[in-house]
Amino acid sequence: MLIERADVIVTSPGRNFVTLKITTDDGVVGYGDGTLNGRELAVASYLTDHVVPLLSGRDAHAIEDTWQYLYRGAYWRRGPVTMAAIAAVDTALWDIKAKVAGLPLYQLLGGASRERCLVYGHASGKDIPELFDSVRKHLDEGFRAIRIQTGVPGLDSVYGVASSAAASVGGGDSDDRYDYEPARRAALPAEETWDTRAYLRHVPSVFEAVRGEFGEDIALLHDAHHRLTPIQAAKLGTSLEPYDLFWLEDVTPAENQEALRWVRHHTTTPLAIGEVFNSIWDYQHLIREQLIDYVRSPITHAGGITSVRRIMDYAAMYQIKSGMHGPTDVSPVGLAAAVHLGLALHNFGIQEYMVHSRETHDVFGPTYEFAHGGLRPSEEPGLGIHVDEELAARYPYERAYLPVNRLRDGTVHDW
Ligand code: EZ4
Ligand code: CO
Repeated sequence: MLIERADVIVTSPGRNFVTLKITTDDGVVGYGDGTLNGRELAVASYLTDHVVPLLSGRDAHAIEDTWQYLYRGAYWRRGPVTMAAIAAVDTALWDIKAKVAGLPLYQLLGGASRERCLVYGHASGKDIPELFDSVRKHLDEGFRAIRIQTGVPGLDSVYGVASSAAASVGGGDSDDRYDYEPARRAALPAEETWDTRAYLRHVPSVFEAVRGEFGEDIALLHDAHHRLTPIQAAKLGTSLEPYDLFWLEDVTPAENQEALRWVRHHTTTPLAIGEVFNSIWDYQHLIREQLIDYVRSPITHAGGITSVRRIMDYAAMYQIKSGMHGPTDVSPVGLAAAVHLGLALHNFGIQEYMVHSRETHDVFGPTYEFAHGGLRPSEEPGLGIHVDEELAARYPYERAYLPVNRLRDGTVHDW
């Protein structure tokens, strides 16, 4: 079975997505996600101009060989653009292999290790009452694990806080969903103002309030979004220990793996990191020295199912679990791949689940199901994705940027 053609689909049903469609000579079609938020067209070009011409005529079953061919063969290894492009190819080939086998993909990855993948949703509010409403809505929808983000007194807009807390968690119309979309469609990125001391003073009081209102059972998570120094992160982790977090995410900018050693030596709050990593090498020391508890890499940004599986097998030796990134900028194709792999992995931990808009659902036709606080893939062969290409073509690409963050004196800070 040979690859006959590959086509890049760029569509923007509310937000931008880059999808690769691979077709074999006997007409089997597979899909892969290569969406890189705010830099989408770089991946589309990498695929169209440099990868698609290499694919036709290759053995569609030779997934590992194709992965190595694209990784080593490019000479220029790693990087978010390259690894998102490789992810799109890899995921599409797994989709094809599973369709040919007549099995849902998770069966090829070892079969189900559990009933469903526990997920966490995003609750937020500019203040405590708004946050409580949001937590309640998530609990009503069946979420058992919830990420908590709030506004900080004195700061106008803070990462992770929805602009409209009045609306429902998901499934409704996109304009009134309880959601936040950090990549804004505009000529220039939005600029936010940041104050680390104000943040560090405020966050523990938020978790104290949430535990007081909602009790000890619910799993609570928090994302510091790369903004702290190691010693600030250690302080935050220590101050949150009484509230028993499931994890504290991305406390420091991730390039320096040694930063996590300092954090780790000060706090027993579990640490998750890696949504911006794209290679197993980014985890080399973090995993071997057991400096983290959860691996955040999604399939879409770290070279596909083949390489995320490799990271997770390495992590398993050190009792480290998966916590794959699942924002709305990972498409339903990427989320479907994550749920198949997550169902099979022994060291699955949790899956992030930020519900996609109705328009996005209609374009991609995912068949995974949310129930009892978790996601489960459907039993149909492959990934269980049905892209409506005519509908996709009705949503042309629109330039969008993630925000830029500045300290009060104007210095650019990590966003
Ligand atoms: O800011 O996906 O944990 N989730 C996150 C996300 C990221 C966006 C960036 O594209 O940190 O909200
Ligand atoms: Co994050």
